[in-house]
Amino acid sequence: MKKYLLLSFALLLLIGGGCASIEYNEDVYNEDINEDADGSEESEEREIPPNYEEEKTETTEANQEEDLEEEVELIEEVELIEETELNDDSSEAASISFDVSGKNFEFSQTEVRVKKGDSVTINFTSEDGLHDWVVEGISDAKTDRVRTGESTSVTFVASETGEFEYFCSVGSHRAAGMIGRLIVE
Ligand SMILES: [Cu+2]
Repeated sequence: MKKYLLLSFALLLLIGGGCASIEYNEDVYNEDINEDADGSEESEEREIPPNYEEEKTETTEANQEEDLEEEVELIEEVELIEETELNDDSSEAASISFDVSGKNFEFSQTEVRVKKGDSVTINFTSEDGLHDWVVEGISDAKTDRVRTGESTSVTFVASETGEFEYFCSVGSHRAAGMIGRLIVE
């Protein structure tokens, strides 16, 4: 059992060491490239060029600039994602329409369900008689009165959540049962 523990520990060390040496090798490799890039003069004169330090700092600045650019790109990406998410939110507030008809004395649909912020269009047709479609408590949600066979429509924004009763405002149609519920979630 101990052997196994030791073995796995040794393996861990090997893996860890392997990673470290790979990183180290990369460093060395990079340094080699850098030296090759400005090291040709170095080998001839065998002394450090006076602007060597400057060049070095310049490259570090360049690296920093690159890092900064990468960071900015990353931030822009994140902002783009956030924007898309925001757009998704706003696209949830959709434009939806319902075909509702009325007759003596009922609506074809007794429940209309929408989401808060939705732009709601009601296409209202009278199958028989003079009727309209009016929502209690939402002043924009009110169609014209139409006769048998006629159609009209109204568009309003469901700006508040809640349950609102809709009804026909002609005569005593509401009391006779021409009602329904608009549910804004
Ligand atoms: Cu009516």
